[in-house]
This record gives sequence, C-alpha cells and structure tokens, in this order.
Amino acid sequence: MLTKARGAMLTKAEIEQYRELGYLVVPGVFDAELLAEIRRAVDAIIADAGKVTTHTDVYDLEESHTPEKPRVRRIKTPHKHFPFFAELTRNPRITGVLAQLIGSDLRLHGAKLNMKSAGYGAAVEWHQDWAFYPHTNDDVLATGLYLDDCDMANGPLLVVPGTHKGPVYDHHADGYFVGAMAPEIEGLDYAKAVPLTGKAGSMTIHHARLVHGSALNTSSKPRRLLLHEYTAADAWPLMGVANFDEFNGRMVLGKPTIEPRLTGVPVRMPLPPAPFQGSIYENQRAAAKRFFASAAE
Ligand SMILES: O=C(O)CCC(=O)C(=O)O
Repeated sequence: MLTKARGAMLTKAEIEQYRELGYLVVPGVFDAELLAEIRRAVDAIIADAGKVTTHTDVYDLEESHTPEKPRVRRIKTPHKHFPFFAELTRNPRITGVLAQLIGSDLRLHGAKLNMKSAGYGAAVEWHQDWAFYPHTNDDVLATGLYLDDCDMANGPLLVVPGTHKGPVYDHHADGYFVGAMAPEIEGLDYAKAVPLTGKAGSMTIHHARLVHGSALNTSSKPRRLLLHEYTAADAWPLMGVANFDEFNGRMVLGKPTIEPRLTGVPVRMPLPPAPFQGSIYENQRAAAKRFFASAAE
C-alpha cells in the first residue's frame, strides 16, 4: 500500500530529530505514478544483466551471479548512465526536503541503487559514509528512496542514533581502507541501532557521519533502495576535485562556490585505497571480520 505523496516540507520536530539523532524517514515522498516509472526503469536495466559475467560500470553482481541466473547486487551510479535517473537526483520533492536540513545550495556527490533481492540480497557491514568521502564540513547526507515496502524482514537500513556527533571510526584492515568497521568497538553499541522501515515511496535520510549498515535479505520480498548522496555546495571533498566543470555540473539546487567552508570535523582519509575496488561490497571483502552473515545458510 502506498500513501499519497505529501508536500515536501519537514516539520520542526523532524528537523530537530535529524540534528539530534542524525536520521529521518519521510513517508510518501514519491507518489505511486513516479514510483511505478522508477520500477519500470530499474526492471529494464536489470533485464540486461544476463549479458554480463563480471562487474561492469553499471552492474555490481552478487557472488552467486551467473548469466543464466542473473543476480545484481547494485546498479552503480545510475545517474551517470541513464538521464531518467540523473533527473531524479534533482527532483524538488527531494531537494525541497534537503534545503531545510543543509541549505538551498546543494551538490550531488553520488548515487547507487542497492537491490537487496529476496532470498540472497547482500548485507552491508557497519560503516560511516564520511569514512569514504570526508569533506571540509559535514553538511553531507544521503537519501534513500524505498522502491519496495520495507519492514524488519527484508533488510531495512539500520542506523545507530547520535553517532553523527561522535568520532570517525577506523575503516581499515591490514593497513588498507576496507570501508567497514570492526564488529565490536569499545564505546559503541550496535544493539542500539534503529531500523529505518517504511512503505515504498518513503525516503530515508542519514547524516554522512552516522554509523549504519544492513543485514542479508533472507525474506521472500525484495528491498530496493535508491541512494543519493548530497552535500552543501560549500562542503568540498578532501579527496579533491578532479574536474571542476563536472563538479559544478553536479549542482542540483542553488549556486556553486569556490569558497569552501571549513569546520572542525574529525577526518580519517580512505587511504591507502581498498584492495578490492568497484563498490562498498567489494571494498568490504577485505574486512578482517564480519558482523552480518554474508550468505544465506
Ligand atoms: O543498502 C543498504 O542497506 C546500505 C546502504 C549503504 O550504506 C551503502 O551502500 O553505502
């Protein structure tokens, strides 16, 4: 069941929750019509996955993928390959909400669609997005649009409230960045994690420093989550700007600036780079230990 799309405005209490706890679920951001259009676009991309045997620029594949039984873990950077998804990153229903949280000059950092398919959709180990892309200030967040109803059974995003105000945790193993935190960390209780459940069309929002992850989907229902990462225009990536025009081309609202705002944020660079490249799932293969089960029993 889909709730009717609501106006994009957040209440004072929602804004306060984001500031204090670092996350929100905004129900009914996208209506049934747009959601159906997105699902059709996703199905069309997935329909071609049987043509590939290995990860590509578009597909990140489950380890059990074969061309006969295609299993896509993620559609990578859909906004770079498909104009429909590029347009979606600028949707006013999203940017209107974000303007209330991090201002009306907004840049897209990246996008991805995690498929978490029924029966085998991969887990994502605990991590902070900030460990992957530290910026000059932390007005940096990710939105997640649920394309399917998401409850406890099909692998909701799990977030540890308030951790966006804490340290940047170690995401390294054997001296390399692996994009995953250890399964046990002193002073951090993963049992305090809150599941971000919601109906299809709901949008999750999490601060880039918030600790989060999600479990394997062993249920009979898929859980597709379209993630967009956004920054305030004056938050500049500490890993640098490779192409200034491309950087400015990612503005989704308002104006760019060449005056980065510097604040006292904790930073740990994602270097040396992960031994396995291509996606967070690949990066995390090099983690010393896992918290979540990695494959269905
Ligand atoms: O899909 C999920 O549940 C986790 C998403 C995430 O944190 C990521 O892909 O970086």
